[in-house]
Amino acid sequence: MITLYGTPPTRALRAIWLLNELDLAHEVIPVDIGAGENRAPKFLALNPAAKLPVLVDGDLVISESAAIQLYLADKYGDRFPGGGLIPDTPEERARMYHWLFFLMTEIEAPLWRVALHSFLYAEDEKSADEIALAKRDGKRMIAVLEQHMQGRGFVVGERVTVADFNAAFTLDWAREAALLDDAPALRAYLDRMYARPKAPVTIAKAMAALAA
Ligand SMILES: N[C@@H](CCC(=O)N[C@@H](CS)C(=O)NCC(=O)O)C(=O)O
Repeated sequence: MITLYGTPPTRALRAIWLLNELDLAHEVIPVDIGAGENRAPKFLALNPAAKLPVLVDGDLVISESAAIQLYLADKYGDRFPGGGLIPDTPEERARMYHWLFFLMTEIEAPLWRVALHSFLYAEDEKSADEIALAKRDGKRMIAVLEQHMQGRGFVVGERVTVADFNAAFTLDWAREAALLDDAPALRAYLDRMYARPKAPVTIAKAMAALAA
């Protein structure tokens, strides 16, 4: 049985998306960051970085949400109708890795800076200037992906790959930060991805459920 530590609306959604698409039985264990459960010795033994998500599959304990996505696609991708979650050729895989790294380092990093300075840092650490800079940087990189997605159905090639399941979550986060106003192709792509029958809950819906 696969165990996933971390629940929506966290980056656990990246892992949940793959678990759903691959129809993998799994158990989800909530970890309450607000209560400091991610810093308890039991959790630190799984991930010394104290970060969610963590996936446990047999002897494998793996963190970093993009690595979890790639692992699930690599190990269980033949369960996916038609296969192809990781492209066959080195060239197409290179394109997929390019966009995965771009999403994680160029788009998620500024989104995380916005979140830290908006909600997570202590009051005296928060900086409105830092939020403005992070939003500017994020929008510049979102514009690059918007340009790439002109006339495309998927991030790489002609069918869905791991990069799409990362992009959709990351862009949902960008939508929450109001950074997609100038990105109509990405908004349409996001709608298509979340219309997939096995798409997980959006960040907004997960937040609403938590608040209820
Ligand atoms: N690069 C990591 C980032 C993970 C991360 O920062 N997760 C957040 C929840 S979405 C977390 O665990 N925060 C707790 C903390 O930073 O103390 C990944 O993609 O998995």
